[in-house]
Amino acid sequence: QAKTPTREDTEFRAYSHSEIARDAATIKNSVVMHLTATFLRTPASIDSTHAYLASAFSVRDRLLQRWNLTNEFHDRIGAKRVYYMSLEFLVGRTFDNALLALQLRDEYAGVLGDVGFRLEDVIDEERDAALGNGGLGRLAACYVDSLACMNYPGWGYGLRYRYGMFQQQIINGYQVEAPDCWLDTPNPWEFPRPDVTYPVKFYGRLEHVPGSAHRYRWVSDVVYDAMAFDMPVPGYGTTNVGNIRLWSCKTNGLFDLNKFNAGDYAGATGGQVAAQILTDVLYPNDNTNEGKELRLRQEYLFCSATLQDIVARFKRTGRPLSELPDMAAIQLNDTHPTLGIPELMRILLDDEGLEWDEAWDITTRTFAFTNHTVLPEAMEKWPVPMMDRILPRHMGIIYDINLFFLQRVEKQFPDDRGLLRDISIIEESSPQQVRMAFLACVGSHRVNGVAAIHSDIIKQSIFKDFVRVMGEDKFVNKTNGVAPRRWMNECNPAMSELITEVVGDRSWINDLSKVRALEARVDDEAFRRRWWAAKQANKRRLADYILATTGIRVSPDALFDVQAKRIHEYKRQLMNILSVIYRYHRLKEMAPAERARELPRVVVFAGKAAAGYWVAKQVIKLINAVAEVVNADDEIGDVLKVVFVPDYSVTAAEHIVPASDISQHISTAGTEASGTSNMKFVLNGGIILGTVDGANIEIGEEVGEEQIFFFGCLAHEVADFRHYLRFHQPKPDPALQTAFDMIQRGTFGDAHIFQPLIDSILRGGDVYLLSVDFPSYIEAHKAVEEAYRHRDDWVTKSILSVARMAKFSSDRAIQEYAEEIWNIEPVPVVE
Ligand code: 475
Repeated sequence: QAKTPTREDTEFRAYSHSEIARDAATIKNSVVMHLTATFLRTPASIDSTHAYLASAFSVRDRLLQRWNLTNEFHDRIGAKRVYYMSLEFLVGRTFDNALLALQLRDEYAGVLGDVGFRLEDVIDEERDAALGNGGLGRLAACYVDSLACMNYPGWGYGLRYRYGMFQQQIINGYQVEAPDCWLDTPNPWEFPRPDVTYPVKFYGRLEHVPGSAHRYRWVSDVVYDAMAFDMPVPGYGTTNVGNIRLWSCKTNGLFDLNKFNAGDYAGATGGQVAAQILTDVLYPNDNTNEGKELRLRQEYLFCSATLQDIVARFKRTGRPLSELPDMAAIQLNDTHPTLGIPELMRILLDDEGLEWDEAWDITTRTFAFTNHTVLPEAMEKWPVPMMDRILPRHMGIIYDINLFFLQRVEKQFPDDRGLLRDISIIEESSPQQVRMAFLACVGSHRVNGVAAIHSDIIKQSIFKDFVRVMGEDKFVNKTNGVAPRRWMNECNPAMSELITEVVGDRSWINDLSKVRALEARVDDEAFRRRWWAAKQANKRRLADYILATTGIRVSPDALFDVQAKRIHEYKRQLMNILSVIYRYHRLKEMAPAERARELPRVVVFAGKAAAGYWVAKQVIKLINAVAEVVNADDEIGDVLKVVFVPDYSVTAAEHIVPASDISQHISTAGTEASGTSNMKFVLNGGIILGTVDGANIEIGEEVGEEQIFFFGCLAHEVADFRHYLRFHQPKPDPALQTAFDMIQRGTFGDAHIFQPLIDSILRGGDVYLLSVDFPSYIEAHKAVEEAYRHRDDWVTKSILSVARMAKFSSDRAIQEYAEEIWNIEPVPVVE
């Protein structure tokens, strides 16, 4: 009923909405127009950078037109929207993705060909938007992709970091970080919106508003401005274009002319510099909480601007605030945006004058919260004194939220003092700390984990008491998924063509259940040969990429064994490289004839370590030290190659993922919440070697146990092993001992630099149970080798796996969120 007032359909509106023509001549005109008018070049002075920029701007025009249409339509029909709040969006490149979505790839390839450029080279001119660390950030990007493709009204909200994820260089085997100045070149995929700017306060003091119970005036001189930049999200096979709105921070007010006139040049701009810092840089921590004051201010700037924007958009509908939950669902991507909860309370109480109970009811019906990790070091906690100083109003609101919550718990469970202490949002440590996961849980109507096992674990661990108090129904599972557009169609054209042929058309790209049709072709000899050939072509492409980035030559005929993900102790890259060392030892022991019968293998590692994570950086050094020795060993040759691909990124993943024969997902059971690259590798015909952890388990259920190599202890066994190892030194099995010996003998250079890694197992309690899982890990490798030698069976595994992976499309995940948490519906845009 209550619709946004819209303008009459004027001729102008109709004109602005009529789709730009798609013929080659129109495309060429628009590319030339941008070349000359936007970039002041001529067709005579075009280079591939400008070929990229001009064609990207031309594609962008088409997207922005659809963007306008989409948002105007959603406003007009009064659609409920979901807002996916995330401090990270690991988008990667957009150009190729947009060309595919608009189904204009061949047309642009033709136009670029006419002026002497290969589309592939032009695509390579684009820099990744690397506004994220790893799994959590890439998940957010896949989810906004699915929202757009499935015609769900929804936006992502995030921060526009001036420096994204650092670039990783490998110097002398060590990781060295270089800043990612991704905005130094023009970015066609963002649209500045200076008219969408909100003030955000910090520090200051409170004045109680007389006659009210919960209303305060927050007085502060430190006010920054958050300005919006919109990134269009192309929807494949639909006119729907989604949006990621990113905030950039600047000072509220102008250059300080008084200071400048007084000769204080630095002081005149000092405020601007102080403000900019808030959105200067992405914190490069994955699964770790840094706890820095700047991070808290970053999080608040993000939450305040986002909530102000959402409330402002809602108020334009003219509806009463009590209906906000009917128009907006807000999903918190982990605890990082949790300040959105007290910020909405502040807006409703102080700006809008609502009473507490009504404000709280609106807030809890609007928010839902996703947990992504159980690692204790990742749990966000903020010291109360810090929060009180920076955000005095929010600290007060959090105290009240906690008070009312604990009163309720006490009524429910009288005399259980321990429960009150354990469940309190304020941890009674010194200093006291705000537990953000508890605040997110209390302020949301749903809490979800990201794979079945993970959702069970959080109900038994961190949220155990909350299950007792708030009931089990609040806690649900939403197994992760990945976008088939980028992770199949874009990154693996060879396999995608085969699937399209089998399905009959490209509809599988937006409906992955159709890929089941592959099962019918599993015995078709000709098809199987082409399937194998597609994988080999992808392996050759990766071999070229490896040569270009590392100078190492690898044979595409070898088994490609890949572990590509953030470097973290719980992910156990150390266990992988120790097994490589053991393999090297075995090969060295063999007679040449015997060695020649071994299955050639290329072991590929890729991933970044957080800049301050010393152990992870030593693991990178060890991998590179082993690679240097093994790759230079003429006795070994192609039987074993070890490669560390530097600067892992979304774009690097698009080269690596389609080329794996096996990929490793070998976290200690119970530690990897879900994993998403496991899904990507299998969707590209690779097989998993993995532990019984995260989404590996559900992947195994879907593809069948023949199609996955499991090993290692189970999640419920971990506590006992850990307990034992706290008090007993592990006794490494002979294989593991062999690897230690080789390192200690100096085979890979200075032994003492690697001793701390060995000590983490022998003397540090072996928290990640490498000594426990190593024997079964070696056995699993043998099973993989045996299976790979039977090429026929291997191809069968590969085809059946892809056929049965529909569950792991992010479209399935988003549909579950939409139906069971957000209560939103798809609305295809119609004119
Ligand atoms: C899990 N990041 C994966 C993925 O659900 C899972 C934490 C604190 C500060 C900064 N970043 C983080 C994460 O916790 C994270 O990336 N978690 C990952 O989320 C998506 O598939 O198992 O480790």
